[in-house]
Amino acid sequence: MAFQDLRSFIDALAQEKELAIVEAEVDWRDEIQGIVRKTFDDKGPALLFKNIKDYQTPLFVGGVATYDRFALALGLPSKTPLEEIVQEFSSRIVKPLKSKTVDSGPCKENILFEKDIDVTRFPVPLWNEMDGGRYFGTWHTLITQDPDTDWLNAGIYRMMIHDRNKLGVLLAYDQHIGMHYLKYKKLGKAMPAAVAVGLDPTIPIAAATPFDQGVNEFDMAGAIRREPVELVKCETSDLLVPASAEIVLEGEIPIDERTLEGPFGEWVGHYGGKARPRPVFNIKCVTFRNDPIYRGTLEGKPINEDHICTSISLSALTKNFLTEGCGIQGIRSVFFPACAGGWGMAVVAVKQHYPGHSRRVAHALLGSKMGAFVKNVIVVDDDINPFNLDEVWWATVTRLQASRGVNILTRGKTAVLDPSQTSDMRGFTDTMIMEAVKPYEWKPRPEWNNERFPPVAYPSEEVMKKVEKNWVKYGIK
Ligand SMILES: Cc1cc2nc3c(=O)[nH]c(=O)nc-3n(C[C@H](O)[C@H](O)[C@H](O)COP(=O)(O)O)c2cc1C
Ligand SMILES: [Mn+2]
Repeated sequence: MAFQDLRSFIDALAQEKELAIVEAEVDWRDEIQGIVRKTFDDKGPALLFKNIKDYQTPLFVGGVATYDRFALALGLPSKTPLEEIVQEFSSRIVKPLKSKTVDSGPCKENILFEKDIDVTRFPVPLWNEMDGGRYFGTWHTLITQDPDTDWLNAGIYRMMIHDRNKLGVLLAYDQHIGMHYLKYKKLGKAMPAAVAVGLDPTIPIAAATPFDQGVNEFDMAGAIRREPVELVKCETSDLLVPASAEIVLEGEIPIDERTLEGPFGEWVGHYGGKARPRPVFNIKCVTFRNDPIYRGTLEGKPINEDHICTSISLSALTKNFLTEGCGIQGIRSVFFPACAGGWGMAVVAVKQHYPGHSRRVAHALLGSKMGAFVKNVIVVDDDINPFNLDEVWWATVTRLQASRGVNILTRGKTAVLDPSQTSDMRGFTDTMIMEAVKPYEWKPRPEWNNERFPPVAYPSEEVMKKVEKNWVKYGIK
């Protein structure tokens, strides 16, 4: 059964011994960031901070900071192999599951207006030392509606605290929130918006996934959790928010107001530029559950929970895109490793069927939305497990000849945050394709068992099956 809210997920993590409750007093300024960093680096448990200096409210971090916990969020066993998690995710996202609107929900247990509003009552850490402020919005979802249609969009767009009732927001015009904003700008009207924090884990996963324009991320979360998400109407607008959210902020993003926002420790692992005047979100109403749990996360140098989520979602979306979208045959799996920032690198395993097959795969991937920030694509044969980087690196030295298989495309597209690019060329990148595959054109040889490449020196499947079956007998732990 799907998790009904953040609390039931935290309980499940405790049962799986995937949760540490931090009872010691910790400082939100310069201590939580270090504790979370060390825990992420050690692939440690999710963290529930119960005693934050100056605060009563607890903070939860790291619910999906490992592939094992991502599997748990999907209702899969924690040790599910990565390839299976991606396969499961790609089949669940094929069809959205429509959300259900309900009359009320736990998020309405407390409702505050006007002078009672104060977001600093929630224990928002300073996530990275050089951040321009405390980021309230890191593992939330920011909800807006297209003024022309019924398209409700929910994405994670960073939100910095300016004041007790004002947050900064970074809304890129090529992201869905930016598209909505441009329409409101044309209409000359402020854009209603809502922020929900502390959610069933599939909602932020869906909100951070680059689904297509027009897709309602709550319906995708429903598909991922295999049960409709329950939504409830806001107090001050017609927007819908998850009924079981711990905290909801309602308000609007005016079209003309700007305040200095940033810098922010970014997903590429570096700070992203100077503070700039950016739009704001003015809060009109705050609703929250009794004894709310605040939820946030650390961005910055990989691997963080954002990288784990994009690693899986981009792998799944790209597999579907190459297979169904482009009709390319032979795709075993696609893997965007979290260690490359989630977005930065892709490995594709393919069974080659025709000349140029492996390069076509790379070109198709680079032209997709998922390929927007990819710097390197590695294509391997289908006997290589793309999720096992040990095997991938082996293929790059045994099947790749650089002059044959390394192809550099110049002036491609990447994130403006890529620190390797000169400042005047930000957004452009050279992309490297590595075809670490057996050359398609080689002829079979008798000494290679009539294959096109020397056989791999590894025990046969029969031998391996036999020893697997008898493993306990050998007494090897
Ligand atoms: C912690 C975190 C912060 C993010 N901040 C931003 C941001 O400020 N602006 C942005 O455009 N995308 C940001 N993203 C990435 C978006 O969530 C992601 O691209 C998502 O697909 C956007 O939703 P959309 O496709 O509905 O526009 C952030 C992601 C995470 C995990
Ligand atoms: Mn969207």
